[in-house]
Amino acid sequence: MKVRTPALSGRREELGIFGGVSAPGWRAVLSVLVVWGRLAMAQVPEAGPTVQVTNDSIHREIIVELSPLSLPAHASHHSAKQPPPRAVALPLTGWIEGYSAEVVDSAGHPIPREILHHLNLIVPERRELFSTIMQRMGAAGAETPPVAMPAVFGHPVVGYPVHRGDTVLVVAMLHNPTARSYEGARLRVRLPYATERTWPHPVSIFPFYLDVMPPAGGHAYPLPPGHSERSWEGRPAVPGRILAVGGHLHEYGVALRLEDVTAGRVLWQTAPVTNAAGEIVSIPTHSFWWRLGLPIRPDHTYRLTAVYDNPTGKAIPDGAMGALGGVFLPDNVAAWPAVDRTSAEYQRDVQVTYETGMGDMNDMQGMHDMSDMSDMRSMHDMPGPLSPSRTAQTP
Ligand SMILES: [Cu+2]
Repeated sequence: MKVRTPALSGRREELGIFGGVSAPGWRAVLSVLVVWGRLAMAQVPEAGPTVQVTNDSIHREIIVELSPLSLPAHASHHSAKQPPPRAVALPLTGWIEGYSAEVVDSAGHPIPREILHHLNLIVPERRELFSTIMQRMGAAGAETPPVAMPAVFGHPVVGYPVHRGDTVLVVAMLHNPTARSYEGARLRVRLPYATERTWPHPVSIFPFYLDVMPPAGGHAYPLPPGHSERSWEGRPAVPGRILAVGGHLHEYGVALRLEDVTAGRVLWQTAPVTNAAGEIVSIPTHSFWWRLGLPIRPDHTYRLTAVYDNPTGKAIPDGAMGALGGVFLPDNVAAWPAVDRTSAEYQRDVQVTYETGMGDMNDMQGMHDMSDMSDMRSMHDMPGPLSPSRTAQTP
């Protein structure tokens, strides 16, 4: 049996048997990370928490554990020592059917979920649908409930296709708003799966991610006073159908809109649900299962727009975000273009992911604490290496 090491160095390496978890394998992984980290001018500390992957074949779950984590009481995510992004090699071939995250103390007892500021699962060997950045497989914040693909009578019908040895980057940001310190805590990510023996096979679907800011780089932007709109335009790499969408906006966000520019048609528009104080409580998600998806095609241009009404009369630094996360059914899974590690966009995405731990799409389900965006400021000032034809921004 041969297993690929998590490949970040621009090539896939074949190693002898290492079950995804053995020590020599992980040393190889770490050295690859260190090399890549230097290339990307990012820091990959040698010490710190390590990651372990186990396959619970009884419950059909891959369990990824990051430990030990040291979380002093009242630690903000600036003062808490953040675990560097960790690469894991998936132990099996099949379909991922969802994900969930939990934090437990050294004895294995659950501790408050608010400790998880955000978690990103990133697949560096696959590109995104609308850009060449690393594919975002999943994202969770403290308030994100377990994500599960639809099933019919317990039988999975769709899933995210994976192969034994595929790399997943686990990027977690932690803090501890509680009054208790936790030493030796662990972050546990569960990935329920369907095996190759599942029959009929689940249909392969991919998550996709769109943002009103350029794909690689910081995704918060300064919010001007009054009415404002910001857009990004792009084309999908392959044709297929959007099965479901969800959105992310910050305070004073009033709409998120996805348009087919070529056809001159609004495909989806949503407004946040707010409480009596005007704060965003949630952003409605929408699924297109019933009509077998919303077709999109590479010869059309699509535009995502975030609309804000900022009544404060002042500009708010890093006050706004506009992102869409969705589920996509490609017409032909095999036609998905290979990752292009030489693309400037890809390289910048890796750099930003390692520099900040904010590969982004932080918490699609909810709102950020505004103070949390301050650490993204430095990234905004750096222009992203994007071809102008792919971006369109309305100030
Ligand atoms: Cu945000």
